[in-house]
Amino acid sequence: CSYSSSTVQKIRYPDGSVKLRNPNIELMDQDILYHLALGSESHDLVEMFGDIKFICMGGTPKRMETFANFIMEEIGHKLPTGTTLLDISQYSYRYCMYKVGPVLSVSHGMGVPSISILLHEIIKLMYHARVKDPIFFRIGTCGGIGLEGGTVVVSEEAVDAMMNNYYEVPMLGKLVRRPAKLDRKLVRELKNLADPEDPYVTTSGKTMCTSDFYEGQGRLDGAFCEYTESDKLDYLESLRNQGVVNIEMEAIPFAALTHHAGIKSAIVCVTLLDRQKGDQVMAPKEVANEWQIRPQKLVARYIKRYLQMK
Ligand code: R2B
Ligand code: URA
Repeated sequence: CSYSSSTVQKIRYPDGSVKLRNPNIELMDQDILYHLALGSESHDLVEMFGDIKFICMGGTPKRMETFANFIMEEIGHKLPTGTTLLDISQYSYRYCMYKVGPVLSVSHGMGVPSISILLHEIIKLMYHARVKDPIFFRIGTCGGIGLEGGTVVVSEEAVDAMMNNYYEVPMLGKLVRRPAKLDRKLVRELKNLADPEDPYVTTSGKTMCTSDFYEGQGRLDGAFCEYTESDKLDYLESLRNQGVVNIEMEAIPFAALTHHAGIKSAIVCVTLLDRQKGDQVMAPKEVANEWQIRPQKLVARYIKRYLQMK
């Protein structure tokens, strides 16, 4: 479950804006968000980002640029004539970032370290910009377990490759654990936005986050492999029996760091294949591109609903 409202109060200011659980930041003359190519003194972050409500992140810069253009259409946001969207973080040469009205579309790269660095800087950005009650979404891809390619999965829980539901980070030579919790209400709301007319399945379950795509996900087609196909299939079946429906590489830090900051978050991924049927991602580009729009559509429905209710 998510934080009780009293805990959230302690993590947020009374007006809902993000409080940092780090006393050092407010004592600093300036805070450089190095990997975003932004800074608290070099940029007016309140002016630039103060009206943000939704932060949508996904692995690749191209997908997040597509999402920015898609959400612009969906919410009817107009740019000044003759202008196009600008990648705010282009000079970081690390992540991309587009702002479309109340929506920020950001890439997070692949894997735990990459999304963890991004989350530190995005959460600080929320604080500097005095953003109130932001909602974070990860819009991603994954391997399905017993789910055919193109299935949309809303994560109910995140587990690591050892089935732990926390993010364990070595700090000063000691392991620190942070619970990886997602917002249950948001999961229900997202699932309810699946349209029975959608020509694909939208489901939910546990998401396993690994730190490798090949051996870490039980693949047989990496540069190395020291187990048999039957070991792999037994393993995937045991994951399935424990409620794991998909495997990806960012769910644990995403769930844990948003939860630690008192920020509501959800993960919506599309499966690129059924891992019980194979390892290689073989869907043709056009098919994979259409599949990748599916989580975007669900999140766009949520955002539109929210903006209409305001
Ligand atoms: C899904 O796809 C990527 C690996 O191909 C990784 O970022 C993930 O979570
Ligand atoms: N992303 C993953 O991490 N695993 C897959 O199998 C597909 C996409």
